[in-house]
Amino acid sequence: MNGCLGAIRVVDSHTEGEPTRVVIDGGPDLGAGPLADRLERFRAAHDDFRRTVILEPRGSDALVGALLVEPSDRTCAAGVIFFNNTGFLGMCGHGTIGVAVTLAHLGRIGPGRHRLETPVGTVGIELLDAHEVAIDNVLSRRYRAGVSVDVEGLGMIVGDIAWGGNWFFLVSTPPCDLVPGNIARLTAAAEAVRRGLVRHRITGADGAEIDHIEFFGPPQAADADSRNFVLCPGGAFDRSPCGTGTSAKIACLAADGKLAPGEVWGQESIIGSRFTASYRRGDGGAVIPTIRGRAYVCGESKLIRQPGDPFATGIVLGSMP
Ligand code: PYC
Repeated sequence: MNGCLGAIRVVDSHTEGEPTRVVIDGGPDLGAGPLADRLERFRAAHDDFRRTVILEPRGSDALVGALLVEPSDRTCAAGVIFFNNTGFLGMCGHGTIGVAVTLAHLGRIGPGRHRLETPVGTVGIELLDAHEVAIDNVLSRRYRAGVSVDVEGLGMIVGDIAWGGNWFFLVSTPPCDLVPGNIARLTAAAEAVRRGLVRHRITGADGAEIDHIEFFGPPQAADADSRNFVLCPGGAFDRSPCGTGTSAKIACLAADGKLAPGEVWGQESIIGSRFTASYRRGDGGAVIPTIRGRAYVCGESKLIRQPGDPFATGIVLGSMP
């Protein structure tokens, strides 16, 4: 040892451009039991670990962390808890694809079907080759259609509320074209929509906060069906088409009778990367989305915290004078 506090071993990947950092060693001991309980222990007692892994100077706002844990369901290849620059995610579609490719890179899984346990349920993964993965997401459903919200600076905005492993507000009339040059405007607009939802107490089921905002527009590629812009909690936009956001979209299309079971939907991201999606019918009007995309490992490293480092647990701008 060189005087460093316990090192953290990570593998970095990106899924259709969106980064995932899988923690393979040096994470907090969260004990045993359901993953939802272990997530609460993570939140209550180890937030400094989340910040160390995700925030600058070791991470970035766009990064999603994935802590590998022992699954409580022994049929699962691993348990995984997702986190980002502001807190925790129930599920993460691009992150799950990143975890699958990382586990394959480490030799922990081979081609074929596997299961992963998350705090919001078990998801299926199929490793199609070293990079391409199809995930069977948690049950997804539209909760409310055509909800109007008065948004500061934008006026009345109409959208659907849907669950795809996280809560989404899905808007089909974006405030401007969905092109990279408009990312700052789209981010500001999506933040305003999120504030409007909070101000008007518009929530998901059981009062759950709607923390992801999704704008849709026409695709650029002739063989895609739609392009999206997704603002994640914490203020970063998703570089991928967002796995849980695409699941929420699929649930809305199914509810509107616009997409049949098994039919393929091509969802383009704001940077032009792509997921393909389809669904099977689930219980109670819900759907089981299958999301397919590619991930590439781009780094393996050891995060180090040296004694005396004033930013050992990340830079938190909100806590500065
Ligand atoms: O792919 O589900 C997703 C996701 C959520 C937040 C960032 N990516």
